[in-house]
Amino acid sequence: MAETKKLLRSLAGEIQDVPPVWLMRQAGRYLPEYRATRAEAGDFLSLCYNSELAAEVTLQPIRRYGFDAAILFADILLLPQALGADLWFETGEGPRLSTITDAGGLAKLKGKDDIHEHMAPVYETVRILSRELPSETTLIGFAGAPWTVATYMIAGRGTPDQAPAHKLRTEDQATFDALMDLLTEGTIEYLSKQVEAGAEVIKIFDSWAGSLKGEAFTKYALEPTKKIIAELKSRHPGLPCMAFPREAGEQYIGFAKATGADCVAIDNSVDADWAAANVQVDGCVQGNMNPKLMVTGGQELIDETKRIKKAFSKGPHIFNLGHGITPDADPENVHVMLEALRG
Ligand code: 1CP
Repeated sequence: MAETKKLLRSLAGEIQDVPPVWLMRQAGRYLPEYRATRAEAGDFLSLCYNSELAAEVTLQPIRRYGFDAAILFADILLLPQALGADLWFETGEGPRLSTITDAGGLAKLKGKDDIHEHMAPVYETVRILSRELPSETTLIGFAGAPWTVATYMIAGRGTPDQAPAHKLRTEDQATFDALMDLLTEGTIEYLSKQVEAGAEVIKIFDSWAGSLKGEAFTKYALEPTKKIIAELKSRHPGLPCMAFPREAGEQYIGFAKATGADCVAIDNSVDADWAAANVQVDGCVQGNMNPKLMVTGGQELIDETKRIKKAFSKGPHIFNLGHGITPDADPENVHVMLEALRG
């Protein structure tokens, strides 16, 4: 049967007059209904592990905007927690984790196959969503890429330059490489279960890929993504996979071919015309409007939406932002963007 879901058609290489659209962090604090459900859950992590409520917040932006894709509501830091790390969120600041700084800390973590009991509520969220989503909406499962997840596990928090992770990989490469291997293997098991539960596409978020250069980029961003995609595709033939090596710059070129990804998501530090000429030549790309425009709106939002649509119009494209929509975004601006895109 010919594929009817718009997002899957772009992932299969089809060029569409109106590209499919969804937004990173489309379920989130800019939406009053999200804030209400989060309050009902108690806190962010309780929301992630409450399958009914996590499915509810995933569905909220679909009801409000009719996006072409829904992304599972969860977080990339649930995997470290499933592996035995402590995880909590400091209000107004962000995530905090117990740190892995040496072989002793690493040895205390669980194995790749020990995560599923902890992750059972996440798989249940996926099952609920695959029943409840409209038939035209694609369900995206996701995980963090090993490097990005490792940066949080090593530093115990988000860091502007990922210095603690770079320090460990240069000073104790054996421990660092063993952590990367555990995360790569654990991510394969985690994503594979999401697919078994009903995720139709998977996305790998490497938010801090841009701080890896040259050989380190190949070894710690490209290679793990390639390994995860190859194993998932061998277990689930035909599974479309998206990769987001954020701020990879020139290293976006050839990334899809080298990793086997069906689509590369592009951040907004890259010019759309450059990405069309250099990255989209290999297949579908996703992106890449500046999330700030969802705050400021106006004619600039309309013009930018049309400019990006046009820049990517000669190849397969999924319209999205270059990073997540921010809590100060105006929900009305999403309608403005959709009107400019869909007409
Ligand atoms: O207060 C709240 O309600 C929490 C805010 C929030 C949300 C809505 C966090 C905390 N995580 C999420 C959900 C989330 N995170 C999703 C699913 C929802 C959707 O996209 O609609 C996804 C895909 C993520 C992925 C994620 N979490 C990434 C990769 C993408 C990116 O933004 O770069 C990263 C780096 C995280 C870690 C994280 N979780 C939350 C925060 C604030 C952060 C960033 C921490 C930092 O400052 O480094």
